[in-house]
Amino acid sequence: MYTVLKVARLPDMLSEGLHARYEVLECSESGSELDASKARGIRALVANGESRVRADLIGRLPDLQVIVVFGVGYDGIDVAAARARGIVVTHTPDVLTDDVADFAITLMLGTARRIAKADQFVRSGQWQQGPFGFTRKVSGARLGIVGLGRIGMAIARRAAAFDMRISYHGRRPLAVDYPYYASLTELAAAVDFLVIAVGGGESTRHLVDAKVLAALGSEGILINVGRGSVVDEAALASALAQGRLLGAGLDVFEDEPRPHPGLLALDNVLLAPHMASATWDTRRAMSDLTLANLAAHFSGAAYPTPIPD
Ligand code: A2R
Repeated sequence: MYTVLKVARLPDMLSEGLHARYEVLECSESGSELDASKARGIRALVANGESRVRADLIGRLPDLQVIVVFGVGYDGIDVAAARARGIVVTHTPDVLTDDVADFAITLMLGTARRIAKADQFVRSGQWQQGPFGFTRKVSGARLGIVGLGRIGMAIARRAAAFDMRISYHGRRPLAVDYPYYASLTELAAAVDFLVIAVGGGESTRHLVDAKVLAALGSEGILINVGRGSVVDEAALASALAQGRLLGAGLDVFEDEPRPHPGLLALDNVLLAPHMASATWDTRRAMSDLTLANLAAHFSGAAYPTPIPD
C-alpha cells in the first residue's frame, strides 16, 4: 500500500476515500514533526485550497512527486519550489465553477437587497414599528467582473439572465463581446457591482485597493469569491464604515478564519465562511477528482487536472 501525506483538514468523504486506498500519514504544514525516516518514500502529498505548502516542507520530502490540491486555487503552494524538483501539482477546476458562480450571485443579491439585515428586522420585531428601508435594484445594473475565467464566465452567464450590463478586467482582452477594461480603477468607476473572480498569489495581491474602492464609490457594491488577498481588507472596512462604499459581500478573507475586526461590526457587509463550493454534490465531485489525480500518479496514467504551465 502506498503512503500519502495529508497536510490539511479534508471532508470525511475524501478522508475515507484516502484511507480505503492508501496508508495516510498526517502532519502540520511546517512538517517539523516528520522525522526523516518517515518522510522517505512519500511520493504524494494531499492539501486543500487554503493550505500553505512551502519550500521547507517540500525539502523535507526527498521522494515527493506530486502535490494534489483539493480546490481550484493553489496560491498557497510554492509551485516554483515544486517545479524545481519536477514535482507535479494538481487541482480541482471546473467541478466547482457552478457553485462558486451561484454563490457570487447569492452574495450580490443578498448584499444589494440587505437580506441578512431584513431577516434580523423580522425576527427582532422591528417590523412592528414600521417598514424596512428600500434597497438597491440588481436587474439591469452594471456589473464588472475581475477575472473572466471559468468562474467569471459562469457569473457572466447568470448575470445576463438578470439583464445586467457586463464588462470585465483581466490581464488581456478575451474573444468575448463584453467591454474590456485594461485599468481596474476605470472598470470600478464604470460599474455598480464589482465581482472578484481571480485567484490569489503575488500578481493579484491588493489588486482592489483604496483607489479602486474609491472609484467604485458610495453607490458601489464589492463581491469577492476569488481570494481574500486580492482585496485590501483594512481599506475595505474603512470605506464601508465611512459610507464611501455602499456594501460588500465576502466569502473570502485575507486571514481566514479571522475577517478584519472592522468588518464584523458593520451591517452593510454580508459575510460567509469561504463556503462557495461547499455543497454536497460539488464536494463529492472535488473529492473524486482529487482521488483520480492521486490514482493517476500511482498508476502512471496522465493526470486529469494538473495546474496550467
Ligand atoms: O490573465 P488570464 O487570461 O490568466 O486571466 C485570468 C485572471 N487573472 C488575472 N486578472 C487580472 N490580474 C491578474 N493578475 C490575473 N491573474 C489571473 O483570472 C482568468 O481570467 C481568471 C482566473 O480564471 P481561471 O484560471 O479560469 O480560474 P477559475 O476556475 O475561474 O478560478 C478562479 C479563482 C480560483 O483561483 C480560486 O481562488 C477562486 O476563484 O475560487
